Amino acid sequence: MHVPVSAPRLRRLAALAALLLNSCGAAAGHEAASTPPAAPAPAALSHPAVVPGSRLEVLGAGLDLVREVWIGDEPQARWSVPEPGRLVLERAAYEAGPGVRPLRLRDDLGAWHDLPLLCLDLALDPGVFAHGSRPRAGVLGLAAPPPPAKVRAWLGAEALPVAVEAGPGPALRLGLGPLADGTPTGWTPLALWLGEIAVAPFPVPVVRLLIEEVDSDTPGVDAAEFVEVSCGLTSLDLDGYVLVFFNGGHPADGAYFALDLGATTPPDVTSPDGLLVAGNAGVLPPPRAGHRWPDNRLQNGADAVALYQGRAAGFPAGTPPTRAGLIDALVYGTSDPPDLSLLTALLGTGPEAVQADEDGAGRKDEHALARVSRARLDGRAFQPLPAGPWRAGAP
Ligand SMILES: [Ca+2]
Ligand SMILES: [Ca+2]
Ligand SMILES: [Ca+2]
Repeated sequence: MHVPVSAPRLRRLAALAALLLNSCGAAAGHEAASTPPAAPAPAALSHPAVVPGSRLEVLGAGLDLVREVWIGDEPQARWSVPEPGRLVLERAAYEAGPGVRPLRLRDDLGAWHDLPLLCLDLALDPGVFAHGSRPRAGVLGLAAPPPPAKVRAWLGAEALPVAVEAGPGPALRLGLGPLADGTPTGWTPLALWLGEIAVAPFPVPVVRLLIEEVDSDTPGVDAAEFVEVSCGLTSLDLDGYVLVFFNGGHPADGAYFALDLGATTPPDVTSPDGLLVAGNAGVLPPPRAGHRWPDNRLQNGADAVALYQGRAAGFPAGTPPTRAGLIDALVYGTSDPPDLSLLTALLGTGPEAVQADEDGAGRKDEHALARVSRARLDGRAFQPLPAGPWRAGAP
């Protein structure tokens, strides 16, 4: 029996046929380039591979007919068709492990149109990219590791230094960075090229992570000591960064305490002002669970507080100060002579190697050392000012 086909129906069929034909070239045609990967029209997918969080585009005709988007058997919530020829999956979301799974488009008639998609797993450590940090990326799901010379990374529009570290089997481990101090801050797309495979970009938080304020000496037995760090972005888990206290009175200026800025239960995250405070339970408002230390622990100088990329387990008592992994540091005292060995170890020998004095205005009980500039690894950035835990200081 002949079934008449309406004109809109024909248009729909033609459009979806074109979409599927276009998809055949999805993974081909990518060339190593010196600029961030762009949508390779007329391929159907902007990128052949994704990680959770990736932003992927589908190009082709008939996309305004799509009603549902799935990855494998997992429905996607964050997608739109801003114009008829372009579908944007804002944030690929999947719980299933790595593998080739279809990106599935269901049209208004209930038909499914599948596009092959390489779904990778990615582990970033730390997940927050701070100026001066060297994050590591673990990639799972590749059929074979790409040649090291063909692995590239872009953070926004800037090429990011990348080093391939040998990984077991097809797992790939990358060392990224260091992140230059001039790298623009904010949520920024990170794009990876793994050999011929372009991974759709995904957002990472880029921050200037700083020691913002330190109060070592408080009235009576010190019960309101704190260290405030700032990063400028809210709701971030700073897992992978650690505060380390160094004892200027130790023969090797060794560490006497270390506190992970992440790894708390429940997770502690940065405040709406992008701050995180650790300290005694008596600080107001008090530091959250996991970010407290016993009263009178933070020594009053000449000593140092340092912020490292790493974890507390890497800084057992007696560990000498080092610049490796160092993000920021404050060498301080309360009317103490400068500790030159601590200054040299943490801040070098230039004009920034200054020991800040919490008692510089003669009010060490009321004053904390607070930032008056955004300079990193610079003792001149601190002045004694009225203590203000959880309050943003200098812009
Ligand atoms: Ca103290
Ligand atoms: Ca004080
Ligand atoms: Ca403050």
